[in-house]
Amino acid sequence: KLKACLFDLDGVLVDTAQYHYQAWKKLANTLGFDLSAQQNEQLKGISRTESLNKVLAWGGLSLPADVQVQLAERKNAWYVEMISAMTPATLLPGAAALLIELRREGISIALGSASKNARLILEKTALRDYFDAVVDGNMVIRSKPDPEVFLAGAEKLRVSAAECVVLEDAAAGVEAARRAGMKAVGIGNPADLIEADWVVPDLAAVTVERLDELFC
Ligand code: B16
Ligand code: MG
Repeated sequence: KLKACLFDLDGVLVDTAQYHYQAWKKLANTLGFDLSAQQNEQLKGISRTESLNKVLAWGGLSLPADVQVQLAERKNAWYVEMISAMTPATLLPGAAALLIELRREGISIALGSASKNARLILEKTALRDYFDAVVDGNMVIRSKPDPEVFLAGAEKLRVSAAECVVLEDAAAGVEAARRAGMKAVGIGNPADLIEADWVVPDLAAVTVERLDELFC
């Protein structure tokens, strides 16, 4: 039976996936190459450092560690500038309505994000109060597709993995949910999220009743 929902942040509740993409693209451009939307898909859900490693490999670059740190910082500064302009009006379709319905139905809510900027985003969008627990990129060692972030969320909520649904836009996140022993709802394109139990275009298609049916 459904007891808890664990939400990914970027690309599920807020459209920050496009800001990550813009910032990585800008960094790649300054290094003399470009990124495709298909490549960006592979950056979703994974950590900043892992993202940089992929971007540099695509550009055929191998750079010293101190330069890599500077590049990651530069990308993050551009990204933070973009998210700093966010407001409660910049939630993705259906996000607020679903959080309100979950609270009304007594379903616990946790955040399971790979981002180290999750708290800033929750603050800017006034989402913090919906969450019974927050697990973000500052609190886990292994990033998605490792299940750590979602298992830590379930533990904080004191529910078992079998009672949880994860809402995720990234293939790495859907895999993390499956490895945690949780149901996974994919947000986006079914072709990118083949491991999900159910794929929807956005949260507007999700209700507590539909989530409950995943447990039948
Ligand atoms: P930061 P999520 C993830 O957030 C993003 O999907 C991923 O593209 C990003 O690299 C990662 O956060 C780290 O973000 O640079 O802000 O620490 O989707 O797990 O909420
Ligand atoms: Mg995401």
